[in-house]
Amino acid sequence: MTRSDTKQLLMHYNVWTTHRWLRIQGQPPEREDLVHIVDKDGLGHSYELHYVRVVPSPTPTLTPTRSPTPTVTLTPTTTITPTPTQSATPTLSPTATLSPTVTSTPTVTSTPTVTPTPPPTETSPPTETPVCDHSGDANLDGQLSPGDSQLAFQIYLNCEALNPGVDAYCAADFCGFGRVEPCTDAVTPGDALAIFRAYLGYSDPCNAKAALNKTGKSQPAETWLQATHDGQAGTVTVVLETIVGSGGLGAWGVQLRTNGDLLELIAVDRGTLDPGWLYFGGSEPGPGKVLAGGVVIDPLPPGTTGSLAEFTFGLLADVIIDNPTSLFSIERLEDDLAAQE
Ligand SMILES: [Ca+2]
Ligand SMILES: [Ca+2]
Repeated sequence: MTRSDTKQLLMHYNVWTTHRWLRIQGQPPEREDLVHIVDKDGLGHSYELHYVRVVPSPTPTLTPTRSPTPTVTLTPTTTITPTPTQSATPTLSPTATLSPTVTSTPTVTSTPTVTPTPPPTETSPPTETPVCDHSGDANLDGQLSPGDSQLAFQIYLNCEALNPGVDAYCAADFCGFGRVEPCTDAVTPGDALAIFRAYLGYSDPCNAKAALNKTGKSQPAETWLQATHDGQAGTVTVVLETIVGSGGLGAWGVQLRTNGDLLELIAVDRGTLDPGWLYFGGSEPGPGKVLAGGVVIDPLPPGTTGSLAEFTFGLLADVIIDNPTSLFSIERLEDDLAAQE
């Protein structure tokens, strides 16, 4: 309260308020709110009243029907029922209900229901580490057959498309060890050959393969690429030339890389070295990536010279290629073609 000559009037001393309901008989109740001012030498002056918005006092907020926030905390009228068990707090005045909300620690007691859940998650890790059995039973039918061998070869050529599960991939990686993830280059034509040898009754099929591949001490085959461009046909032919190493050649795989925007695989044919492949084939899993491989029971003898495969690519653009061989590179060699470790 300020007087027009800036004099401040003291609240509760010079200024106070009264509030009441006037209930006159025959009339509806009427609210009366008055401001009373006691001042000296106030004649000729005006008075300015400053009102401040009063923050709702705790008492009204406790009425559950009005303020939303307390109603959330106070709605558990059931939480009051536990208080009788304490018998010490019989006063159920609104202020007293504050302590129950604090003792809403009962909601903390709900955490025990959360703690039981961790134990099951502890039991799940064992199931996350499956054992890779490398059984060779790639089709998971419980027995070893030429079909498993053929499937292993197909997994090598078309793993992404076949999308074998972990179990099938594990089984197809017959001569591998440890845990393997599908399509990680673990399954090779050598695995297909070893599965077939196991089916035939070889006592140590993987060692028979090992004698032919990179894990053995034999000299690997020499390999290189030779490409020619047929301008009239619009094709490029790449030949995989080989001199068989000292261990012979029973299983081989090769991964070529080329320009996928320029070339598209049309065919993979057998080269001049054709011992009567048990399995032979090629694929283009993605643009510019080409796989090929072969498996034979009786290996090609050391020193054999010739081509293993002939790849035909279609040109996707009308261009003149000076050095077609430079368009190709060998990205991976498998088994009898791979370098010794
Ligand atoms: Ca099987
Ligand atoms: Ca393998």
